[in-house]
Amino acid sequence: AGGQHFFEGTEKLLEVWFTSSVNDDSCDLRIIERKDWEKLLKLVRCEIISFMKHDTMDSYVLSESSMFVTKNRFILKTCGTTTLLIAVKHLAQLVKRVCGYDTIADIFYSRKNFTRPELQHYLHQSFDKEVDHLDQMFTNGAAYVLGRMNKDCWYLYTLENGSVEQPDQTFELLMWDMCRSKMEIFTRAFSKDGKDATKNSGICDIIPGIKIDDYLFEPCGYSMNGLLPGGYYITIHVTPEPHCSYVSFESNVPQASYQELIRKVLDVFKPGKFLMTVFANNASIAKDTHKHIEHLDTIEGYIRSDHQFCSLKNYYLTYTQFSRPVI
Ligand code: PUT
Repeated sequence: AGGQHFFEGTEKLLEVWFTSSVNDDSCDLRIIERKDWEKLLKLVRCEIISFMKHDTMDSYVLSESSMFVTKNRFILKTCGTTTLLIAVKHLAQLVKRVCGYDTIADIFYSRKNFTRPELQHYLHQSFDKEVDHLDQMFTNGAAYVLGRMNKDCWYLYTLENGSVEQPDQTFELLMWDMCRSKMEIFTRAFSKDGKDATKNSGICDIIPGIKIDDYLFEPCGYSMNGLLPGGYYITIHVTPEPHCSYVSFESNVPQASYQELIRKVLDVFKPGKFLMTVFANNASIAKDTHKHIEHLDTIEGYIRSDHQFCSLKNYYLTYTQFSRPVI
């Protein structure tokens, strides 16, 4: 909208799995020191706000979203005009030098279409440019677009020969056209800090028992990471400004059916529109999710506008989009 400050809440999301060609079990990404992460994040144009650890996963809340690190998996999610893909080469070099991992087992780069792509760094102004950049590093990349290319869509770059064998699943709900009264909770005028916003919004009840690190920005905006034992996380980011409202929810908590989780997240945020992606590999208890979602034409007052299913080499991937009906 004319004259109003615009913030691109839509994140760029990178997940990289590392392995060692000589099966060196001592490799561990968590030995990377904070100063090295800070250098990497400087390339991305964001900073660490806080750190928390659990049994097998380290979590960082960033000035623009979040980072998670386990023994062999790295996740970086960044919003605004950050330059995430610039850091991929540096990441691979850092991981090789410090941890000894010499192979990328799989990589996932994804994002929804930006609202204002022209405000992004050149590299991120179109998915084609992002793919060109990644193709310079990977000879075996596969690029997809799901949804409507002239409306809302979601892009994915992954490897055609990815080799992650351990049970794995990732669920993402990306929401926009948000309910104003729900968004007010994520302002300093309404909530005094991150903890207060987590409680006032009901985020604390989405997955009970989770260890939470939350942050409420000045004058508005919210980020939280949550950790559960066993390397499970949730992460939520809220851009509450009415003219560019956007919320993302992501988790790798395994669920045989995601319907209850979807219901809880929608109840907390009440978006006008949302898209959902679910990745699950063969070893995951979520591997049949696509069969359940296939029949979900409506969810609690929302109507499905798009639904697609992909069978990737190692993962089943479901993409689906819902909106409130226009009355
Ligand atoms: N964000 C991509 C997730 C892939 C499976 N863990």
